[in-house]
Amino acid sequence: MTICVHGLGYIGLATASLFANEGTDVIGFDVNEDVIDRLHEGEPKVSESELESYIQDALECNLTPSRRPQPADVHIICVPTPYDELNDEADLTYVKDAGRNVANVLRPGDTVILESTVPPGTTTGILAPIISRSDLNIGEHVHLGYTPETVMPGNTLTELRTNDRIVGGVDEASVSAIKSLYEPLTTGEIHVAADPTTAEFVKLAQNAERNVSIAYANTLALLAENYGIDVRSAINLANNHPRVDILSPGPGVGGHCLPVDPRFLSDGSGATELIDIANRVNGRMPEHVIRLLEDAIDSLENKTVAVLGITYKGNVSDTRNSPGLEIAQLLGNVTVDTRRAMDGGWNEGSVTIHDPRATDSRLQLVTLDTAVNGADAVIFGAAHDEFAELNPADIRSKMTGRTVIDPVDVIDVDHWTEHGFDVRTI
Ligand code: SAJ
Repeated sequence: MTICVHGLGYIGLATASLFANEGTDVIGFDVNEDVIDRLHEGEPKVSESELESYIQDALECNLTPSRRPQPADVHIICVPTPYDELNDEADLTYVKDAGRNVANVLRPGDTVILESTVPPGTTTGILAPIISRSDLNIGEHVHLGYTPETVMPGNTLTELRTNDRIVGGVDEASVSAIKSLYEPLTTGEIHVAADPTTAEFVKLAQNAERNVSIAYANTLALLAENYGIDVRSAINLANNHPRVDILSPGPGVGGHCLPVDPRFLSDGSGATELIDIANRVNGRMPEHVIRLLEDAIDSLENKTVAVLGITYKGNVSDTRNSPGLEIAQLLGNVTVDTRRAMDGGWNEGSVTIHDPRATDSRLQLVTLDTAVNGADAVIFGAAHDEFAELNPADIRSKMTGRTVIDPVDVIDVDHWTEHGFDVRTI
């Protein structure tokens, strides 16, 4: 059997490697020739070291990078689906392109699987018409289905092998073809959805639920501040109830999934009200972090603030929709397009940014020493392990001020307070 994976982002590459390392011949196709060149050189660009060597193993055995889509028994589509802000809808350009590429090499008996996150109805309403031909009927000659990826960035390899999977096929033959493909690769269960549209809906429902739950935690955080209560200890206590599991508040919800995917659910009926409110609640958290800073240092005028951590969460390198980066932008002189609309900034003081993991070359990152040297305040924007290990005495000897804002709960507040810091948390 041969598999052709279309789209070698972090999911496509990990999926291709999974099949290849388990002994299947895999062709990895991507329209970005740099990606293919790097793979030919054995240098995948991924931030998780375990995943990187796993991909390298795959390249040494059964994974062949290709600049062109190839005929294969199974086509797995893992292309990006960004949000088109202008038209207020999912941008399915890459899915359609991938569908056309598949159609060009499709043969009777082949299986086509869509893994990208898409609005409900995409597999049957958009992909199926693109790949079907007069001599190739979907269902009759070709298996087609949707199975979403659900891995957590930062823990990709483990979740790829252990997460349950949802499979939605256009007919029973498609379901069993897709099930038999993934079954040997995962220790999780494979659940069959009624159809591809249900499977698409389930993926969006999962991410929307997390987004709404975080908005609830952030709402509690704002309320707890007003009551003078430590929200994290209150949430820990609340979670002792057998049916309560509140998530953690933070500086906002970043990444390319939670702030984006729930919007794919919108059908124009207004039924997404709760989801829309959650987006607004989470979207206001970076400003709240700035308010915490202002409370601590009175005025931002002529102050220097070091933002430590500008990836969208701890221990990843991805800066898309990052709350930490938005905080830096709100503070002043950081200019980079994060695909989130900004209405100007405070621009009164200056801000330095440091991140041990971010790889975005457009950002003017500085070393930790440069960031904190002479800083009036430090804000932690992402909970990297490196920050949990910082020595407060060392940081204190370099800073001018004593203010630390830790909305990501990464430092030991008591320890830093003992070293003379005024630590503010969410
Ligand atoms: N966050 C909080 N509080 C929390 C948890 C997260 O503020 O309690 C913030 C994070 O700091 C980050 C954002 O939310 O800014 C998103 O992080 P995340 O770790 O919750 O999720 P992602 O975006 O890295 O991955 C999600 C996962 N979805 C679910 O858990 C339902 C992952 O399993 C999906 O595969 C991924 O989206 C995706 O690709 O869709």
